[in-house]
Amino acid sequence: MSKKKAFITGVSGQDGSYLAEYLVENDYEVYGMIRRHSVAESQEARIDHLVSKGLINTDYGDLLDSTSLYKLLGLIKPDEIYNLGAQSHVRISFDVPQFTLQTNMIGTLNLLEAYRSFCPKARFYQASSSEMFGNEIDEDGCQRETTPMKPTSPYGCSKLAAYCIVRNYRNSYNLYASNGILFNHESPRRGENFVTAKIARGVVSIAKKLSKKLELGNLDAYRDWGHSKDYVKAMHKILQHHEPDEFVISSMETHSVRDFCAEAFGYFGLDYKDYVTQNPKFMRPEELTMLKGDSSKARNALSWEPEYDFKALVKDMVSYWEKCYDDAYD
Ligand code: NAP
Ligand code: G4F
Repeated sequence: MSKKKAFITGVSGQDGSYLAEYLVENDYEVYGMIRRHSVAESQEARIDHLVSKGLINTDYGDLLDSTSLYKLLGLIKPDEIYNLGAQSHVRISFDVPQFTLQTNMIGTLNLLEAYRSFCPKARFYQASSSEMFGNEIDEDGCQRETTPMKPTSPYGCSKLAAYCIVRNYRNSYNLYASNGILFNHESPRRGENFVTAKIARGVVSIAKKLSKKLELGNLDAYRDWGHSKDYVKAMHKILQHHEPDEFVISSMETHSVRDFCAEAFGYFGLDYKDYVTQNPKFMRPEELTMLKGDSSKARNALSWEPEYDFKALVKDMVSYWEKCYDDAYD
């Protein structure tokens, strides 16, 4: 039997790289779309180990360039499409709102159009986000598939528009298109300007006496943090479900940025209060203060369970940065 083909936008990102690995392990033929960068050397850093061994194929394209999407989907005719490409930084979305909406919303629309024109029998996964809920919370303190969505950032608005158009295309054109509403997920491959990676790297630098302080923004925001490796497995399970649907994926726990600091500094026996300062530069014009996802629906219908808990996630990230610093200063 021929291998299943998967097409991934955002393959060079945190989730794209773990998803590509997971699909290769599961005997998929994987095609990833990459963008042109001026510094080509670091562009494929997260997927070098796959590309150099010929385990995945990469092609240039862009969610904002419909011609590239038509060409790639027309040639590849994938069985599964994972739309992970996005301007994914919430604070930066306030600086580049137009680019964020174009990439995340119009980009998704462009991909849906290519999908329904060239491979309408494929299954489509949309990387939707808990940021879409904004500060709406159900009475029990959780967000779930039925919680109202009132985003508090240009990023959240862009993801909500994309979520809606995916549902609209599913209903209008009888497509298998699903939304995974994923809560925050992190890993050693997390971009260094997201709070968890910034803390993990910062604490190692302080423990190694290379810096004295770590500047952060709001320490009292709560997030539901899981591990990217667990969450890409959920993406795959969502596309194996018997019908297209919406699924929340979360750890079902919530911790503050302060808790993350305490755990990460605790790895070296340090007290974060001696090192962490706040800088308004890292605050947001409007903040989402509390996320806690109820992923019961996915856990029951997809038999999905995460392997990493909060402590294991922090340990994985801090120990990764410890090794990087040890290797660099050996
Ligand atoms: P990430 O590390 O920032 O990766 C984003 C990817 O999108 C990168 O490969 C980036 O390519 C690509 N991209 C950006 N603009 C593009 C464009 N115009 N055309 C094509 N590709 C483009 O994000 P992530 O953490 O892996 O997240 C993956 C997806 O899940 C994103 O859609 C994100 O919004 C969503 N999400 C993430 C989380 C989370 O906590 N991580 C939670 C919910 C939803 P370059 O490397 O070339 O910039
Ligand atoms: O790590 P963050 O930048 O992630 P945020 O805004 O929650 O967004 C991430 O999760 C979303 C899912 O809910 C994804 F859709 C999105 O793509 C992205 O992956 O910030 C987390 C919290 C915020 O409350 C922020 O205000 O940390 C707070 N924070 C405090 N100091 C900081 C900092 N965030 C960053 N990036 N940098 C700081 O210095």
